[in-house]
Amino acid sequence: MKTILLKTPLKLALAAAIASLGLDYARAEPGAAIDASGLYQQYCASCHGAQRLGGMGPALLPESLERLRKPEALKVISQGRAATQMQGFAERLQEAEIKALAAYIYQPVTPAPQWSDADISASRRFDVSSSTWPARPQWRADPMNLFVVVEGGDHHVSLVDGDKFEPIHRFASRFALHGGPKFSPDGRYVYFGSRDGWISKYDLWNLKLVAEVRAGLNMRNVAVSADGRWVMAANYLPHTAVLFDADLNLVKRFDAKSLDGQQSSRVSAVYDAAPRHSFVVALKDVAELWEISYDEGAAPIHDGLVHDYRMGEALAKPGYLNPRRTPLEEALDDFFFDDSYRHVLGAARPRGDGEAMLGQVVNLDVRRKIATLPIAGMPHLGSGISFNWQGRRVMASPNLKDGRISVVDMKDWSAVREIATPGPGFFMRSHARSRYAWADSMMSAGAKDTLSIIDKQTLEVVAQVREPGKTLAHVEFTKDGRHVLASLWEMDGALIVYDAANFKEVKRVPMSKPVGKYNVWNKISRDEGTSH
Ligand code: DHE
Repeated sequence: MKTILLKTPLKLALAAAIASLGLDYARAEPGAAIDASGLYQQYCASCHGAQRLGGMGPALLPESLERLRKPEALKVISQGRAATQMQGFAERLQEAEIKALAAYIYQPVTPAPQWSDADISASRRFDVSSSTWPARPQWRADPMNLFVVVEGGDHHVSLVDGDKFEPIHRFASRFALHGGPKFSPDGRYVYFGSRDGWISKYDLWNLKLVAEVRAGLNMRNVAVSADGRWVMAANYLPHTAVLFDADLNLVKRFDAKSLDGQQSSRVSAVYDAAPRHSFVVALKDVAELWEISYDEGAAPIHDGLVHDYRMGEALAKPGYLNPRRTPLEEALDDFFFDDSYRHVLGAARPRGDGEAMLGQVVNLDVRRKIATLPIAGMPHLGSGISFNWQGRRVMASPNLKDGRISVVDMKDWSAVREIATPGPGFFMRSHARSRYAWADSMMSAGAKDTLSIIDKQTLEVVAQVREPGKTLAHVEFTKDGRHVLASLWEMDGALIVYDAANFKEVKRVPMSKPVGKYNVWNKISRDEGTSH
């Protein structure tokens, strides 16, 4: 940790000094061709890395910039980014130079950047004193009712007391965390994954960073095993899933390749399948679902049931910490486990406009698709929840494309109901002790300000809460299910606390674009109303 932290201010100071001395060797004379690469090395490399792989600032690779529109990139280069070290260059660079720089960072790096096992290991930082830190919270509040809030606005994390709704602590995170943070089984440690590939292990009881490692250059998410021994990362770049021990030492790299080795794939996501003692890994470009067992004593865990009809015996020896492949008709992007964790309900994102979605139910024991999921549009299954309805076990999923919540019977996979909401949304949540589920419509310009509250018994929308003109999204319940915390998803945003029974606002805690919030107890107990 320390070496990087010490070097960064020096680098910044050096960059500022060079710029203030006016050593503009890369600047263009009027009419001359602009040397964008030279400009990059002069002005950007000190923070974003000579190879654009990131440093104190984020990586500037086409893969990392997929979500940043070019006009926005121009604005950031010109005016800087509020609440970060990114300064604006409008005073020092001509407009054409800024445009050239913006175009440059969207070009692929050649040769293609590599991230080897040696790079992973070299990136690791570990606080050796962490083994001596006290094994109890160094603050007064219920550690099980703690909320970890990811603030995307200025890339911070806040820890909030879930009884008093008061912040306990706030600290800087890596740039652009994505996916839910994952907890150790006792709720002491939390692991964050950033889009730039960093995994950070944080001690919630001592309010200190324990370890960090860069698992890849463009990462999707991380999962932590139910026994707390393993951490796995899913990468788009390079095409790998990477296994670490609990202190983020590299254990094994899995190249995401088809069985014949001919096709390589981005890894969409990795999830922990707790009762199976395995990680389940979704590949984006190869129609296979992987299950990697971490059950040392019982490997191979489901042998005997498993004989792949297409590929024969080669797949029937899964073993410990090795992928066991389920061939699919269509690759999966994100998915949901049923209560038994035997079934994965998955969907792919459409590859082009108007392309139909193929939702699938995959049985992990017999290792094949067993049903088509009766959900159209673009279900966001990773945000699904399950509950009992009229003696049946059902799951409900929001939809990224249509204003509806799809409810599906988890025994016969039939469609139960489509619940209309004012617009497509990203997230939904409930709690085992609450009668209601809450869903946002944040993908809709007209209804992004509305949360719809669904009665789980009648499957009707019974109420709405609104923040007119603002984005209101992503809710999480308190441990006891009595309060709901929602995100006012704005730079000068807030956590809004509602009474879960009468939907009245109880409190508002200012936050900088609180992207997501995670209750320790709901997560470690895998409450049926929250994401796993
Ligand atoms: Fe996410 C979780 C995929 C865009 C915020 N998102 C996930 C997960 C997947 C996923 C597979 C589950 C991983 C986990 O929790 O471990 N997300 C995708 C996409 O494919 C998509 C549509 C495109 C992309 O660029 O990656 C996408 N996601 C977004 C956003 O634009 C969001 C709204 C803002 C952001 O910060 O990126 C966003 N995703 C989130 C959040 C979670 C998440 C807050 C955790 C949800 C939870 O409550 O558990």
